[in-house]
Amino acid sequence: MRKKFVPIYIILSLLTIVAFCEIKKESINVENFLPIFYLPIVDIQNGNGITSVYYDINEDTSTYSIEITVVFADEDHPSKIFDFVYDLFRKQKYKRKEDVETFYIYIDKNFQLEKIDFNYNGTGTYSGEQKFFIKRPKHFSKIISGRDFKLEGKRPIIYINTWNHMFSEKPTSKLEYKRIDKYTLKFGSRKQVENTFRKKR
Ligand SMILES: [Ca+2]
Repeated sequence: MRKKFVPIYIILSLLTIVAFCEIKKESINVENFLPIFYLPIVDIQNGNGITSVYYDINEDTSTYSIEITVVFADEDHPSKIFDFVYDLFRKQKYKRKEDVETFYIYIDKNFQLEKIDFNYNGTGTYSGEQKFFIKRPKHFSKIISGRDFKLEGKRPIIYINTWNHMFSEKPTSKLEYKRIDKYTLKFGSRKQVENTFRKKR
């Protein structure tokens, strides 16, 4: 190879790499990775079902991640008195009675589920071994490997295990769960979801 062609080859190679990366990013279909949720039927009967799911795409990281924000109609503390006070507190603090929980789905370079990070802004959204009616549930933060999820296609199955809607890759109680694989999907970040509630009321 003649010396004067070398820079052209380098430039062409770089352009090819850039083009390839662009194609990869654009060809990831968010819908392929949307979680299938399992929520205890008792929670749905009490009026705390999923009303919508928001997604946002994070392109700042070297891997690709999808921010998933799940909106529940309400959340009910097992004690009615606590629940009443807690609903008032949330309406005052967050301007909503809805419960909003967020986690991140990471997709690797081979278009496979790499991991899910159950944490939003320093607050965990992982249930651990806690059971549904636990009186003082903890917000655990945990990153679960993609290999630990049951998958349907590429969609991970996520159990909602506690009344305050903490997530896990496995169920923690013997309650009957309802499968939720279709839901109202909207584009938006957790921040945008919070702002929507603040404007509404
Ligand atoms: Ca409530």
